[in-house]
Amino acid sequence: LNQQGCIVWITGLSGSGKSTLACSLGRQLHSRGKLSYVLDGDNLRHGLNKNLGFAPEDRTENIRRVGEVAKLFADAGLICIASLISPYRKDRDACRALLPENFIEVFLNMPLELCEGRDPKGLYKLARAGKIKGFTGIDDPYEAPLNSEIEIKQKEEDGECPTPNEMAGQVVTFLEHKGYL
Ligand code: GGZ
Repeated sequence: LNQQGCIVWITGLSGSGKSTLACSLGRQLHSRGKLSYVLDGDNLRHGLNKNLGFAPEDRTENIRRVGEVAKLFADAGLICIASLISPYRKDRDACRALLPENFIEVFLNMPLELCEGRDPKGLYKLARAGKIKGFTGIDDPYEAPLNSEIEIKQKEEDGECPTPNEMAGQVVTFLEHKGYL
């Protein structure tokens, strides 16, 4: 019985496609008979983390809580997929330290120009206009991972973004090689 759980921690800018990747990955795992659960930063901010904003100390607490919950899911044998901007390296590293053997950091490395061009909720526009302060990538830092297990980028050949299914496939291949599937 293969029941080793893990945390798949997806980090990247707003609009980089974290939630879409998380959802697609969940579906691919389900079709392989693997139980997973998605913890999405934006969603959890409506419940568990509704008392938190975007000041640095609030983001730190947001990420800490999600890390602790993700560890519980992983302890229960699930593949827990966490998708949060998680912009500060020290916060991600603290989550890694909770489950160092079974923590898979996925850097969704999409350029700011691409994310800003998508701007699905119009937040970048508001941030540029100064109507949102401390927006990641505009006037708050994003500290890119230095040692992520997986990095997802635009394709070398044509600069196209991989599709959500291709991105999820990259993660699934990694999980297979590591014996989680
Ligand atoms: C970054 C913000 C901000 C600020 C609101 N900075 O793309 P979205 O809209 O749907 O998801 C983003 C979400 C970020 O929540 P996280 O919990 O992932 O962030 S963190 O890990 O930094 O705690 C974005 C929206 O909230 N949003 N204000 N100032 N993103």
